[in-house]
Amino acid sequence: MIDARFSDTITRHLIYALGTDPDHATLRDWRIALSLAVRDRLVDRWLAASHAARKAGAKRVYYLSMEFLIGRLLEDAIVNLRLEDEVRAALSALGLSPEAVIQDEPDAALGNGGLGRLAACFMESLASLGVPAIGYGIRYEHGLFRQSFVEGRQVEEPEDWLTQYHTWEFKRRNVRLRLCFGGEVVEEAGKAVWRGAEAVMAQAHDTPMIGWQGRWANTLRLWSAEPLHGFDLDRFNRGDYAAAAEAEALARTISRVLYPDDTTERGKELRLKQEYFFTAASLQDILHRFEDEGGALADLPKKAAIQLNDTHPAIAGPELVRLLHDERGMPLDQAIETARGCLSYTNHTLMPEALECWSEDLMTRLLPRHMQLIERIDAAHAAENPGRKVALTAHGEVRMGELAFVMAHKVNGVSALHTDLMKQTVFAELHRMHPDRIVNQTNGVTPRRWLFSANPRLSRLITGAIGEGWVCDLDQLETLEPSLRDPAFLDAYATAKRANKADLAAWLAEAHGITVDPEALFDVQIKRIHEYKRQHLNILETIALWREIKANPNGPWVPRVKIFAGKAAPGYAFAKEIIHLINDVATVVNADPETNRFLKVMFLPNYNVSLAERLIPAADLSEQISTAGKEASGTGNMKFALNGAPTIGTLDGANVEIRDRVGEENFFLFGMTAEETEIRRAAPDHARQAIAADTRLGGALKAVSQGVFSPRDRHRYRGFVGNLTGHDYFLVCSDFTAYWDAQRRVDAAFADPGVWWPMAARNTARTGWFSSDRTIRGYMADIWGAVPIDPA
Ligand code: HBZ
Repeated sequence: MIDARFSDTITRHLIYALGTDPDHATLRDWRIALSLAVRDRLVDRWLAASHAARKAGAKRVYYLSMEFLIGRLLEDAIVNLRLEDEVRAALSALGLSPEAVIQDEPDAALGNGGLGRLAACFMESLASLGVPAIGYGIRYEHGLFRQSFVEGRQVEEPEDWLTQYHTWEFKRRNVRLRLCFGGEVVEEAGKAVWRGAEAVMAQAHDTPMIGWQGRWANTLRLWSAEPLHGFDLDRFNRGDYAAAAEAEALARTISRVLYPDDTTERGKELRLKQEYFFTAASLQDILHRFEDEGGALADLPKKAAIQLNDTHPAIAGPELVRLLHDERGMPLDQAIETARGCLSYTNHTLMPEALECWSEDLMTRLLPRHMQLIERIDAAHAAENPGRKVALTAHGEVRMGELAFVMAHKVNGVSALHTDLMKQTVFAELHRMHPDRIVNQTNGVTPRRWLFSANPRLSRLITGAIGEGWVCDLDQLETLEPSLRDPAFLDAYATAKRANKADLAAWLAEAHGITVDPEALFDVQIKRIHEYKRQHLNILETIALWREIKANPNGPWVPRVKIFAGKAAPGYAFAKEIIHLINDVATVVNADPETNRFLKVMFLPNYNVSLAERLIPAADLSEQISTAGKEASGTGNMKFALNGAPTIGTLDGANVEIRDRVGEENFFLFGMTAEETEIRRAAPDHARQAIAADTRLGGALKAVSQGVFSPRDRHRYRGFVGNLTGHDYFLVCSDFTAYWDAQRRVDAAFADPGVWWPMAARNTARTGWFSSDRTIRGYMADIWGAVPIDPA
C-alpha cells in the first residue's frame, strides 16, 4: 500500500485530529501528526494478528513485567514498517527535518535498567518472530526520574512523558477490572472467601508492538489504577472539596510512579500493592480470554505460558491458585499443578539486597488469603520433599524467589555463568530437589533497534556485503568473515565508525558545549551506577592516567575521551558520590592544559534508551568491568560488541560468552574470576595490600582524599576513600593493577589501525548469536512450548 501523498495524510491528521493550523504548527504538532499517520499503517496488521491468534487457538505467551523500558516508538514503527523513504520524502516536502521530528518524541522510561530494557527487546522479538504474545505491566504516570547535575551532584526531577499526547496507546474503556486489598477471609459453606476492604479498578491501555516488516504485531497492555467510583459529588456539594478528591487520588497513587531502585530493594507497602495490582489484573485478563475462547480449565497450561520477569509478579503463584481454587472450584492440588504448568520465572540478580522478601505481617494485612495459600503451597512442597531446609517463609518474611521457584515449572538465569551460580548458591537446595527446573537463557538484544536503526552507516555496509537477511537472522553476520580480510571492507568499516564519532562529537559540542577530538579513543561506560558495576574503578584509572600524563606530558599517549552516563537510585548515597567524583574529576582534568590533548572526561546527564542509541554506534571501547559473579548478564555489552566496540571486561555474566565468540584476542580481559573474588575477599587487608603494591593506585586515592578534585571541600571524599581502603567489598583495589594493564593493551591496539579495525569488525561479525530472536527461540523451545504462527 503506497500512499502517494503521505505528506497529505500527515497534514490531515494535523488539521482534523489535532485541530491545528499548519501555518502555526510546532515541531511537536508535526511529530504527533506523523505518529498518527504511521499508526494508521499498523493498526490493520495489529488487529489481523490478534484475529489470527484467536482463530488458530494458539498458545499465547504472557510476559509479566513491572518494567518495560521501551524508549521512543515512532522510529521503531517507521523502521519495522519499512516506511523510512516515504517518511523522509513526506517530511522534506513539508520542510521538516526527519531527525528533529523523531528526536522530539520523549522516551517512555517505564523501567530502571537491564531488566526493563530486556522486556522491551523481548516484545520486539516476539512480534518479529510472529509469536502471539501480550506484555503486561504498569502504566506509570511518571517513569524513571529525570537526572541533572547541580555542581556535579545528581538532582532528580519527576519525569512527565504522559503530559504529551501519547499517540501509541489505545485506552480500552471496556477493559476495567476490579481488585481488592486487605479485609479478611471468612468461611462460607466450607469454602474460604476473601472479603477485601479496599477496591480499585485496573484500566487497560494497549500499545501495539510491531515486528520486522510489519508481518506481525502484539500488544503491550499496561494497567493504570483508577477509583471504583469517580468523583464524590455529595461530598463536593457539602463543600468538602478535598475529601471528594481523596479517594480518587488514593487509588491513582498505585500507578503514579516507577520505583527508582534498581537492584536495591526495600519493603514498601505501595510497592507490594503495585506488584499485586498489575499481576492480579493481568491474570484475570488472561483467564477471561481463555474462558471466552472456550476450554476446560485444566487445559490452561496448553494455552497460556506466563513468564514472571523476576519476582515482582511472583504473587501470580498464589493469585492464580486463588482464581482457580477459590473462585472456580478446582481442587487445591490440581490448582497448584495447573498454575505451575503455566508459570515460569526468570531471575535477574543474585545480589542479596535485591532478592525480594515481604514481611508476613504486611502480606497478611494486604493479602490475607494469599498468605494462607502460601502456607498451603509451602506445606505441600514440604510434604513432597521430606527433610527440606528451605521454606517459603522465614524470620517472619515471605521469600519471593523461593515462592516463584516452587510455583514455576521452569526457572531461568540470564547467562551461562549466572545460571551456574544460581544452582550453586541462592537456589542450591531447590535445585537439588528439582534438578530439571533451572535452565539457562542467555539474554539478547533486538538487532532492529540496536544495529539496523541506531547505526545506519554500519548497517548499509553490512547489507552491501551480505544482503539484508541479517536483520531478522543475525547469525548471518558470520558470513562477513571473508570480508574481514578485505582491506576495502575494513576501510569502509573504519570510515563508518569515524563518521559516527564525528556526529557524536558535533552533538557533544552543540548540546553540552564540550569539544572532543573525534580521532581520540571513545571509551564508554553507560549503565546504572552501582558499586558492583565499578564506575569508581574506571574513574580511579582515569585519575592515575591523568597523573601519569602530567608526569610525562610528551609521552606517546593515545588520546582518550572517557564517557560516563547512568542514574543512581535517589537513596543510594555511595552511588551518588561516585557521580559527584566523576564530575569533579571532569572539571579538573578537562581544564588542565597539560593533559587536555590526551584526556577528556565527561558524565552525560539523564541517560536513557535514546542516549544509548546515540552513544553505542560511536563507541570504540565498551567498559564491562563488574566484580566477577555480580553482573547476571549485561545486555549493553552485547550492543557495543555488535556495533564494533571491543570489550574491556571481567569474566562476568555474558562477557564470558561474548569473549568465547569473538575470540580472546578480540577482548581485553582482566581481573579475578568469580571464584577468586571469594578467596580474595576473605583475605584480611586485601585492599591495603593492593594499594601498597601499586603506586599508581595509591597516588590516585591520595589525590582524591587530599581534595585535588574538590579544592573547596577537601574532605568531600574521605568516606569514599575510606570505603575503598577499608573493606572494599567489590574489590576495586584488588583488580586495579590488572585493569590498568588491560587499558594499556587497549592503547597499543588502538594505536595500530591494522590491529584495531579487524578487531572491531570481528566483534560485529561474531556476535550475531546475541540477538534476542535467538533468546526468544530458546524460551519457546525450553520453557513456553509456544510456536510462531503464520499470519497469512
Ligand atoms: O537484568 C539486570 C541485571 O543486572 C543485568 O545483568 C541483566 O543483563 C539484566 C537483564 O537480564 N537486573 C536488573 O535490571 N534488575 C534486577 O535484577 C532487579 C531484581 C530484583 C529487584 C530489582 C531489580 O527487586
